[in-house]
Amino acid sequence: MAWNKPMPAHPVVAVAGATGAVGQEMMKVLEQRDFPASKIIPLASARSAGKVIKYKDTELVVQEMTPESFQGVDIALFAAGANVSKALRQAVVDAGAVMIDNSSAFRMEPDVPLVVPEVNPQDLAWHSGVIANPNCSTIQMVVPLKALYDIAPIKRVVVSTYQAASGAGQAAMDELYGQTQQFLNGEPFEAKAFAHQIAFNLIPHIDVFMDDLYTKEEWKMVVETKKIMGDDKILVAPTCVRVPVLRCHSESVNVEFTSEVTLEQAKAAMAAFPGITLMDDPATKTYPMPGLLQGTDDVYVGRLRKDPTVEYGIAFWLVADQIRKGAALNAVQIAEALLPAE
Ligand code: NAP
Ligand code: 3JN
Repeated sequence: MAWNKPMPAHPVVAVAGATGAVGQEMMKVLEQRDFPASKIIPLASARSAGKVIKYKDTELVVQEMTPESFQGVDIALFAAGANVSKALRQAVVDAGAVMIDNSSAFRMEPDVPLVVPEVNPQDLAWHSGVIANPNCSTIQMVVPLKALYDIAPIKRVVVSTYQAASGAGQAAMDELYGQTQQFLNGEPFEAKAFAHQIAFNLIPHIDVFMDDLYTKEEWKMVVETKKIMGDDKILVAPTCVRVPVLRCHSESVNVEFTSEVTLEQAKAAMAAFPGITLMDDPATKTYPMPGLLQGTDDVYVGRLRKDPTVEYGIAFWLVADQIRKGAALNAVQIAEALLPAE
């Protein structure tokens, strides 16, 4: 049943997983966008209870997250992993709060909208207390896909991702940093956060392998793209790769359309689309790069060119800060869209 509880203009917001890579960024994004919360409650595991997080000119104390934490909360932003989201869903909804969840726990449930505000804001109208944030690699890709889809329907997408270590959380980011130093010092090291050494290496394996030999990260890109775009016919052929970059995921994308899309049309559509910055000038060696875009909000697109191997094809390269647009920022944009109109 659709949600009918009105959202106050100044909601109480809980951040579940406030000490993690995504949660810390959510706190920053709420502050930077001056989200009109009447109160912010940072929650994490018992390990972090009592830690202090600076927010504007105050210091907020992290509380241990329990089912009771959501009493009086209007919006619960979740970034504590799928198991935690599943365990607390009922408590959040029973408390009358809307859950905006960053995990994969509910993304493919038919009564849970999977939303990227620039792409399918209309799907927020039918939520019933839970709204899912897509996987970060999917979010970054569907923003330019939607800009192109508005010109002509998309038949097939071939995508290769170059995913930063921070996609696997704070501990993984620390491992890339520490392992790089150990490698350079000739010291022994152990791979813990990843299946293999990440320093000076590439790992073509993100999340678990599935029966069809694709990884679950790749499967997420296939099924989530169809749901967000509202088109089951779009074919997506992904390869997801972990790279030794601290932050910002990059993707190489080839799109095949059902009818002609000129390079000029594609460029103009991308340039005009909300949330996209075109960074594309081969003459001046201008294109997006992950090392230089940390902390930004847009999806940066460059290397736009025709794909001459199919009848109607365009190829491009994109980069976005996946902890912001791929997770924290997208969730806060959803929360903003739930606020009553002024
Ligand atoms: P992370 O750095 O490992 O942070 C995990 C957070 O969850 C921490 O605040 C942790 O608290 C909290 N937590 C873990 N177990 C808990 C429990 N039993 N009860 C309460 N809190 C608990 O992970 P992350 O990268 O921020 O990712 C969090 C989730 O966001 C992921 O599972 C994924 O679903 C999603 N996501 C991540 C990204 C990304 O780029 N990193 C992108 C898209 C989506 P403590 O500090 O107390 O342990
Ligand atoms: O590895 C990355 O670059 C993105 C990781 C996302 C992620 C990590 C742990 C659990 C997810 C996700 O958002 O799909 C999940 C999950 O909730 O399944």
